[in-house]
Amino acid sequence: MGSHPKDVEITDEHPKTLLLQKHADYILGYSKKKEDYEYTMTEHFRVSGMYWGITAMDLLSQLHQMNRSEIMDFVRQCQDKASGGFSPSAGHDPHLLYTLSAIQVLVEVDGLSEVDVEGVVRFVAGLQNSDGSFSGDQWGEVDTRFSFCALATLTLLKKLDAVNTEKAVEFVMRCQNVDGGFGTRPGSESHAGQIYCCLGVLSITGQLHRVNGDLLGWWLCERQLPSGGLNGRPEKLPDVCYSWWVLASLTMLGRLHWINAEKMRRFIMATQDPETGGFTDRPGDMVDLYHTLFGLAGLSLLGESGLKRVNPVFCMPQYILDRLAISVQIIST
Ligand code: GRG
Repeated sequence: MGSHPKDVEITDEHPKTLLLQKHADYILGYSKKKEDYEYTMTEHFRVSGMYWGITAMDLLSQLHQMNRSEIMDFVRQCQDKASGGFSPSAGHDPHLLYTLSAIQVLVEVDGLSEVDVEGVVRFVAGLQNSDGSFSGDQWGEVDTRFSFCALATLTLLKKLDAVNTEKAVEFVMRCQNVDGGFGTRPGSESHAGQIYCCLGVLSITGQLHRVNGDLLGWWLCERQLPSGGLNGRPEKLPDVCYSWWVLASLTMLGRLHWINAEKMRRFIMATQDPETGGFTDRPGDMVDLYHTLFGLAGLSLLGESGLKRVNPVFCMPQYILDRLAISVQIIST
């Protein structure tokens, strides 16, 4: 235990049970302290922060404590009138990353009718390239994250037919490596975050049969370190966010039971801060909304009691996708 050079030590001092109320208080406090240094420093990804916080609150069954009209005022201001895409905050540039976060928030608070949905569809469709890949914005960077953001956004809007999904899948398949994993672009190193995005594209389009579940499942399980935590690729430190990227991927592949769930749960619990509430990347670090959502969402996949069930593709409460009659492909083993 703990002797691995790139691992951390979990001790009896670390929390062992889920501090539900502490996390709700942390998220609520965060959304109220608008003058804080931390809040000011997150302007360049604010709408994603809003998605992390709102989703976490819903998983905790505390969404009713959030102020819907404040949320709607903020998100409406993020839509760029010319392109139809969403920026992280008013005055920033629109991008697929923030467009997905904004649509997730709008779906979660039932506010889609208050924005220009046709504009969003136009923005997303306009970013598909001739090889099926997606650029994140007008500047053209290509990444499999953006393929996922595009297809997930359009699925939530029930407009998947606005893009060429066959070509989108072809591009994602070109990003697969011999180890079974996927990277950002053809030939790029496999990384758990990109694997989640590529499996998400394949799940949305019903093409999961195109991956070798045993090979990729094995690579994903190899991410678990003696502490129980997961890293995103070989020789890296564990981080609680991979309890989302890896566990969601294994869930899509029907192989979640391949992980040591007890040790995983222990690691995630140890990343809670019992003073402030919230989760950190690894025990002892500073909490933030990103790690708080992915810690909770990972626990939800493991069936933790007291948390709503999360959808492994959209990272949103399952009941919302049920309400919209959106289903995703999961391999059954
Ligand atoms: C709706 C849940 C959801 C996601 C939207 C943006 C996105 C789609 C997915 C991001 C997937 C991804 C690439 C996650 C990895 C994030 C991360 C911790 C990157 C850090 O990479 P390094 O190299 O860290 O700094 P490591 O852990 O490899 O040392």
